[in-house]
Amino acid sequence: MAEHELDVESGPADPGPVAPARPRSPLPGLVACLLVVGLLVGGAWALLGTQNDRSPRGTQIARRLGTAVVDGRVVPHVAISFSTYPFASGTSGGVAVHPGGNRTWPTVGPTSDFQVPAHAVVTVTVRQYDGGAALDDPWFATVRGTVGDVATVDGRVVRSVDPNQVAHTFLLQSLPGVSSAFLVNVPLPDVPGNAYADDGRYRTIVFSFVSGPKGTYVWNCEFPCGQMVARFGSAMSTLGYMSGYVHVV
Ligand SMILES: [Cu+2]
Repeated sequence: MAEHELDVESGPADPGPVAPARPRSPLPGLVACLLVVGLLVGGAWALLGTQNDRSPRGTQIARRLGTAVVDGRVVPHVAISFSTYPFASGTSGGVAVHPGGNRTWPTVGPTSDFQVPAHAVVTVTVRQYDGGAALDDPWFATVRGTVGDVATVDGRVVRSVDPNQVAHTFLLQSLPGVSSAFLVNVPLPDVPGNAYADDGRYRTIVFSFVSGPKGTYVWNCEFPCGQMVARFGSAMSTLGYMSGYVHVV
């Protein structure tokens, strides 16, 4: 016999007499199945049910300034504004910048949630109170997608800023299916010498962009100002601190 030929004679040993199998009730399996399905549906409901695209601190409705002309068309001109703070525990004009928030996290205030009209010129004014450091990627130090691809920093027109002295950034893009090419990126330079302590000094950054079609847009900061996850956790990954929505209506 060849060495590797299967020996069909030798099978498993005779197990001997076995007790006849009792018919098993399908009930426990069914119950387990229903339990798993219930957990999945309940989990999905809980996850989706708690997903909220509105800030708990309210929505800032853009202020009407008048009209502007874009590509020969007269469109609405509106304004929104916000500030960036080193700590959510701070106050601005005697008002807490992020009531009930995590005190040690940087945050925007008074809200991260905005509503603007579609196809309008939106002028954004930011008061930036925070210190800063180097961006992970200098790509975010260039102003992109604004009117003229510029912003002003303390009144000075800039196309980019020093990527090693950035406190936060404002990166705005659309959710899928709204306006795929839409992107606005504006770096917010740091307050020099401010080691993440709000000493009242600030930079003023102003820029304008043309809003896209109706839909939900998201913005987030691309300076790693959080903790964990390469400093992209905490404030960076919690709605209302370093991210929010722009509702275009
Ligand atoms: Cu940030």
